[in-house]
Amino acid sequence: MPSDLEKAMESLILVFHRYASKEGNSNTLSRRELKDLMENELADFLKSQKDPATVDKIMRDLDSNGDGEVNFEEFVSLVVGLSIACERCYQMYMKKTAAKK
Ligand SMILES: [Ca+2]
Ligand SMILES: [Ca+2]
Repeated sequence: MPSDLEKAMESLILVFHRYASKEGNSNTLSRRELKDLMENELADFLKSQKDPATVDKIMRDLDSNGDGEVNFEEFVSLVVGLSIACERCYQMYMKKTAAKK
């Protein structure tokens, strides 16, 4: 039985490749593939971003080697960044619930 963390890593890889293989290079996300992935897999996150240029901005921020595509390494930095933000919210949430008791 894989652990929760192993399952999370596997999902990360599977999701990346599901979207990356839609067009062009199957190992990288084009702008359209990244947009699809974010709309389907990160819908709640996108909803909280009012700025419609978000995908373009994220694409530019992620594309550290400047080839106009997002590879797995670059994609993982997005997930790590979001996870850090989520963990902060989780801590605040825990503090609030603890304060209520
Ligand atoms: Ca691709
Ligand atoms: Ca790149």
